[in-house]
Amino acid sequence: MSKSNSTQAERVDVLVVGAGFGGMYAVYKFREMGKKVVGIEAGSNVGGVWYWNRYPGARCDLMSVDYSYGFSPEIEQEWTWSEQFAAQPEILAYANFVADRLDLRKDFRFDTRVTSAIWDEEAKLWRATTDTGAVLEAPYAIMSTGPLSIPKDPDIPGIDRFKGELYRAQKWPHHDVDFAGKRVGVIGTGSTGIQIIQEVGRKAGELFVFQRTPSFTLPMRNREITPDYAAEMKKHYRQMRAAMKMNPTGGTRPVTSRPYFSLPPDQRIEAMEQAWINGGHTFLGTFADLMVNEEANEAVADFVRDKIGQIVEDPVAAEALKPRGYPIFARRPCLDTEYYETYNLPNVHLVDCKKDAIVEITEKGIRTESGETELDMLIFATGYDALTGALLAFDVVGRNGLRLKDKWKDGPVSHLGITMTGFPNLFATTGPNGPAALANIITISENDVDWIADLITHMEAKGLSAVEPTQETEDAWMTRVAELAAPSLIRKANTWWVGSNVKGKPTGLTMFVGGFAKYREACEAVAASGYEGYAFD
Ligand code: N01
Repeated sequence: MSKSNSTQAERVDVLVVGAGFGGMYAVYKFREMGKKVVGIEAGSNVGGVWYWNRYPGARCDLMSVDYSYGFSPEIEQEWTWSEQFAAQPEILAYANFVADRLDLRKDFRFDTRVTSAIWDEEAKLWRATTDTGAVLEAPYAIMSTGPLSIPKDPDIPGIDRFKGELYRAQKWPHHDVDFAGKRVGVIGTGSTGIQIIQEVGRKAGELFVFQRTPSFTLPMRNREITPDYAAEMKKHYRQMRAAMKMNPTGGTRPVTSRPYFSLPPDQRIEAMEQAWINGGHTFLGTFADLMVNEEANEAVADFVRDKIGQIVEDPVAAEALKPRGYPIFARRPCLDTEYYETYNLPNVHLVDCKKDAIVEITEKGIRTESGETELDMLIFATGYDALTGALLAFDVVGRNGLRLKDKWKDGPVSHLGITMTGFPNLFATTGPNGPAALANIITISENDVDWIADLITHMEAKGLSAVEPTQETEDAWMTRVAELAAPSLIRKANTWWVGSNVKGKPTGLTMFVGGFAKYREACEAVAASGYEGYAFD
């Protein structure tokens, strides 16, 4: 293969794409190993999804002490979270704190997008080009591009026609947006839309929510972290991190082995009432079989639908807000703060697009089948081309000219979500065949980066220059992923988890649903075997 670019190219040891929590840790880890590492990031600073998603009400629905790095006991002691579920500004401040503390920014090129990454078989390295014209060469490339980083506009005619203010949740401006006295429309009622609606409904002159599919959402019951509580947590971080590694969620939320029908009816209700009061995702840990037993799932869904009916005063709105036709938790469960109560405000109007579908966006607002709603502002909270979108957003070409988009034409395949047959020395963190969106993404990122670092150390000790999983290894992993997915009710809803939110995208549950602990064990077993099932040059 030609090396004509070599004269202009910058040679490094490790190339990292993305400055979210995965990419930040990768840059730190490889630098600590003595590598020359360069990170490329499209945004102007660190933080990944938390850099872009500055929409009103943005907040993480994992507990802040869980959703934080475990690799540095010093940082754990120096940083203090103020709320149990941190808001976006605090999470972004944390990312910046870590970047300052570890001096990470000097190894990142910001405002830069990778446009292609091509394997050079002769030189045994990846050659990446960027939209700034730079060419970087590295024997190892780490894709920390994130499962939720390619925003998706709604497929509605007329988006460019709207003359009012148009906002996208995932590309929110850096300045304040004033909603006072404005007529605001929101399209999208997933986790993002719910957070926006409960916030903007209390600020806007009028808010019109265009809902196609209602989501189940549970009370977050956020609270401040008191100095005493913070001090206590700081004493126990090491035990907590150890426990997180053993937990299917990659966090500290308790899990249970108790099936729904193992309790008498009154105790089932009592358990759900308690979970409702406790808030957060505790509901998910109440019964073990909610994602595989349809009858149990329907009973829990009924409990939540009853709660919606009790909160929302207008019976028509209450009925429209009750999700039906798909299992609870088969779409990512949302956590809210008085979301349903928002619909009791006189200025908040629910447009049920199941009965009154959106026809087009006009210069003045949104036209549904029943007529036009005039708006000053329109907000899209319409999700992402998730899991694979960012990895397929640029040309990735492996051995013998194999393109990732061709390899993945029927859906993503890999080993552990990290390595891909035909793509030597290319690694993904939180890739689409790992637990990706189903467990704590920071815990997964740290696991994946550590695993990749150990593999590279192994190769260097043995004088090896290229590695990839054999086809059998990749196939065996994908069989395991499919077998675990087969009984899962997740397959029964149309969501980004299964790819059905993007027209033309291959659909299917390709994430590892066995939980973080089992995923980590699988990763560790490969390393402990001396990387059995891997081919080296
Ligand atoms: O995206 P989504 P999201 N007309 O895909 C609607 C994480 N997250 O950004 O279902 C009308 O869930 C679409 O309707 P439908 C979290 O993992 C976490 O909200 O296609 N509506 C749906 O309601 C989450 O799961 C946090 O019928 C249209 C919505 O847009 C993930 O990000 C906070 C439409 C998209 O929902 C993604 O959540 C925020 C159309 N043409 C996000 N097209 C926390 O940690 C789309 N929709 C709390």
